Amino acid sequence: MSAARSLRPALLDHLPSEVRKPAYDRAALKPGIAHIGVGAFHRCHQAEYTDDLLAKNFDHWGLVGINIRPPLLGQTLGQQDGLYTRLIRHNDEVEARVIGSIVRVVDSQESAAPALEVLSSPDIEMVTMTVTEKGYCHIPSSGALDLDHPDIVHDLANPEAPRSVPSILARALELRMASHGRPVTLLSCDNIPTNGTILGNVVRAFAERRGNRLADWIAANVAFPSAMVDRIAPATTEADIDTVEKRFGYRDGAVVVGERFRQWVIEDRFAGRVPRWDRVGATFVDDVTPFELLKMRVLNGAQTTLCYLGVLGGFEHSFEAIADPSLATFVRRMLMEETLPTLMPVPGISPAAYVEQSLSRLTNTAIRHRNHQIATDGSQKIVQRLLNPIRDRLAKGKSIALLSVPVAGWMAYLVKASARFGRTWQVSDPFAEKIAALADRAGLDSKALADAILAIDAIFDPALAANATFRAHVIAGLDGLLSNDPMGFVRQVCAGPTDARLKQPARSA
Ligand code: CS2
Repeated sequence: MSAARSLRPALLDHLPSEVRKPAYDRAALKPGIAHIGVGAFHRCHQAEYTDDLLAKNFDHWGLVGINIRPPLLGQTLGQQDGLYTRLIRHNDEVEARVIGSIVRVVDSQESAAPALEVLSSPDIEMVTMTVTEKGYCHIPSSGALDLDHPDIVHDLANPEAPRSVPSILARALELRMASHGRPVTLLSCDNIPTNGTILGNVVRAFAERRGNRLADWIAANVAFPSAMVDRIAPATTEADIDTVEKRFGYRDGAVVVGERFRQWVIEDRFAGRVPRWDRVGATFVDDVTPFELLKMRVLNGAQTTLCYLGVLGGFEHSFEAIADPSLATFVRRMLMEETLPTLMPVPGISPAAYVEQSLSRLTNTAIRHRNHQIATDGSQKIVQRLLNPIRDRLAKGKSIALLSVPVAGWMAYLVKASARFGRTWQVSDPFAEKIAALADRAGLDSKALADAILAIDAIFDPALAANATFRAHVIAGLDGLLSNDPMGFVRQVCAGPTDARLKQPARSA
């Protein structure tokens, strides 16, 4: 395909009429918002909301996209002047739109300097981020900064040449304090509970160690609202890029594909100017907690459950896993019977209807979300998606027979990646090596495996790990899911009564 048919500003006037274009003058945009972590999710979510806002002529705030980890942005988005195609796909339906809200991209993988230049600029008063759960360098089970993390060890010794997100942000704030002093909001858009609080904690942990006024300056000038974000947007594939080329006649190396559904609930606690995303569908609230629990435990909980049980059952994508009647029955029962009772009332949302809507979103055959992609970094996800509801239920003496199955699924998934289990598949998780080593030692002994994995206190808080009911369910789950018939085990659990499958009486810790 000739360069003339590649997505560029000059091509905008020649796009097929069915492709929606930015409805505002891009040349008039000025940088106002920075975003760290310009992956598929950001391009399908915050950048689209901002594009909607710009179409309403709000203040000409453009986005500056920064990547401090791969992939490089210059080669894709940069070459297209920040333009990219966002496809909404629902089964056979495709809706294309070129998003124009990203005005500049900055690669800062080799050194933090380019990122710091943007983040400390007086033009920027809002910094959003999607840096994945592990980007916060916190201990999942406690939320505290992980002082043993290699990047944190490095950054504590070299605060002016930081590598980690918390330290880059602390350094940017220090530069702001020392130069123009303008306030700024740091808005986490990752799926971790109380994401703003965690972000504030890890940034302040650095600021407090600087021994200057930085911590006080942050208290007076920086806001860390929590937010709940939602839209399923899997990693882009070559097939997605080809779809745009075949259907619409141009080449776009930065295509993203998402579902129709989108949601963004943000705590109304800002510093500095605020992009009024609430005018284009986002919701500003006093307390995001009920929304975040609902989303992480229901939608994300279902995805995590289907991904581990799905891989074990031989399914490639989440829509294929949920098309399996046993898995669909299992996940619906788990959410309705065990997860829903742990939620707080959510203004304007019926939890049971939300479950049905979430499950129905997962059946969309055009959203080819690989189970292995969702399974990535499970150690950073299972706390909020599965373990916290399990803890809540145990505290009330309620059954966890269903919620404990995907926890065992996560373990079985990592265990089967070990040498002892034939490296069944490749995994990506900060705890993968550790669990492979434990599996090499414990072999097929589910109790020994469970004991060893539950002892990882960065994931399992000690009280939960010691709970006899939880342990017994995890051991039974490992027995079933590591057997030759993991789907048979899922069916057996669904057939209930679930507690009858425990092999051993519950022992107290
Ligand atoms: C997924 C999420 O990979 C994952 O962890 O569960 O990215 C999920 O698709 C989004 O949170 C949906 O909003």
